[in-house]
Amino acid sequence: MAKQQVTVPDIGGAEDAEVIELLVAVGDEVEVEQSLLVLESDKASMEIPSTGAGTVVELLVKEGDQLSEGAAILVLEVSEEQVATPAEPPVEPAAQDVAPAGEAAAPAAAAPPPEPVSPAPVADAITVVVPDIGTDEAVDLIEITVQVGDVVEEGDSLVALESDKASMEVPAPQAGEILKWLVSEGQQVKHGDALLEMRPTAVVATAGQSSASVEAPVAASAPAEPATPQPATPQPATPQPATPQPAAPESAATAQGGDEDPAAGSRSPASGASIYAGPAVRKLAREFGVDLAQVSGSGPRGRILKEDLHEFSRKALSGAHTTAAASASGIPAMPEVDFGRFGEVEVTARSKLDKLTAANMQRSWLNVPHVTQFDEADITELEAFRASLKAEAESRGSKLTPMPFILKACAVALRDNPKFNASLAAGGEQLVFKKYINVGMAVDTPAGLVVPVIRDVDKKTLWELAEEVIELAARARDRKLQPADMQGGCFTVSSLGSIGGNGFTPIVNTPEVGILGVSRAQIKPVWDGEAFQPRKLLPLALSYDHRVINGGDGGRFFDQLVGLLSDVRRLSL
Ligand code: CAO
Repeated sequence: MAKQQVTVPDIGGAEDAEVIELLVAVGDEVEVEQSLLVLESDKASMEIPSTGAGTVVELLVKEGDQLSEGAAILVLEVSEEQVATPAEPPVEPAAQDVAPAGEAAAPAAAAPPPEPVSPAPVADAITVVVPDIGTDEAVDLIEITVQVGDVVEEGDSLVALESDKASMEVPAPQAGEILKWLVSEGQQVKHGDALLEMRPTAVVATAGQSSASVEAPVAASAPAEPATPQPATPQPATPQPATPQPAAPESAATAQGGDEDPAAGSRSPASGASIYAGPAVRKLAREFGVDLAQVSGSGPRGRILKEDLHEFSRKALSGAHTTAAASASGIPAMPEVDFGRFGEVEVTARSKLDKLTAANMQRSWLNVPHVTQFDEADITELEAFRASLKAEAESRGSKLTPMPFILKACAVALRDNPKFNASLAAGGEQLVFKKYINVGMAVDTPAGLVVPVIRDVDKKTLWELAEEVIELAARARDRKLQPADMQGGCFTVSSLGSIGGNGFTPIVNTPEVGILGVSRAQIKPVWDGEAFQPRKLLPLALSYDHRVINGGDGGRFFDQLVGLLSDVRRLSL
């Protein structure tokens, strides 16, 4: 095994390009030409491919670093076999080797000379053709970014092209007016194809050429190494050619574009996701603090446009009050996810009740330091007593479920543990002890969760409570509850016993300070000191506001409650 350092190849003279995404980590196996990281200069973002195959043993850069040509990226451990046939040195791109004489003065010069410009009759128009884009195959013309009649500056983007490896802009070779398009969006084009005619605003005084085919000569005469991103901005002397922003050779997805228009796209696989956006959009996204992975692109092939970013930010700012509340309390806002990107979805409006419940839950969850304790009540005797009352219940036209017993037991425990029957007031300065015992009962309805309140539970008989449970549950499901029916609670019982589950952590129904969660009773073997006995155990969870109730308070309340349910005779004491 040998070590090989991979460095930044010629990136078109760009200095201090920022590492915006690292695509590999230590331990990863990489192939030749596999993208290692994404660099972004002020003009382009480009993926830097590996010049070797092997295991990444050391990463020498991190996101945010600024790199120029020759900077070390990482160290690969490569097999002897691979060393025997090493990849071309990464920092000696072919383009440099063939840089034409006379270009030394041009700092960005890194490319071979342009292909000869077609001789053309003297005229004031020029034809801009597709430059060398690193492949002889046709690529898609995905966007035309200027219209006939537009006056462009040199370097303004004219079209966006996309191969299956890279997307790139073709910039205007010089300033001028667009006269005629010779292609249309969606068409396939290849090196040398005529794109448009334009009339330069300043005629370049060279070689009798005022009407010519002008192209950008990226790597035209010296094919780039497979693992070397193509150089950018060659500056041939005459005529000023379209300085096409670099085409990627085979595997190197390299794109460059103007700052003003996000027409240059680049695919940057990060964490398996493909973000398709140009440098200007990426820059803007960083300024906004927006994760581009969350933004849906409306441009061709889903490319993210500046407009998409603005729309995303607008939505985020005017988002749901829950998000705003979260932001106001310093909690990072939840990103909005476009689930449609992963498959078919259906979007429906939430009911008012659902939204209200959501807001209440979140308010309670964020404001109340919750503690939840768990226990089981042995309700074997309670169930036997309940069964013995079944006929009587029927004759009364009623039904006796465990709920009235639970309510009654809560009332006794609330009476004996008054802090559970209190609420915080005056910003936490005072406690309000209530001399009444009203217990809310969570009811699951098709429209959402509602909590009607049963008043004076301590003063009502089991039969009265049974009737009220039935009546309130029916009114809740028929949406016949009045606001007053849901006010004035001191404590809440949430029973999922008829639905199922071993336990859950209920959220305190503020401004109350306690809530009991009831799960499904089950017969379980219980050791009585001599043998296991089949007993019916009711799983209970008690959540409380730890600003008001401490563990001792909670334990005492819960212990009494469990005792009362385990021996219902004590309910009458
Ligand atoms: N264990 C086992 N069985 C139970 C039980 C328990 N803990 N609680 C009730 N049951 C049984 C009842 O005995 C009844 O059986 P029978 O018909 O054989 O007697 C059956 O389950 C149905 O009871 P019920 O649900 O009609 O009546 P209830 O008095 O137990 O509950 C009500 C009434 C309104 C609380 C309940 O219908 C309900 O809506 N529960 C959901 C509450 C909820 O959504 N909480 C979550 C809030 S937080 O998201």
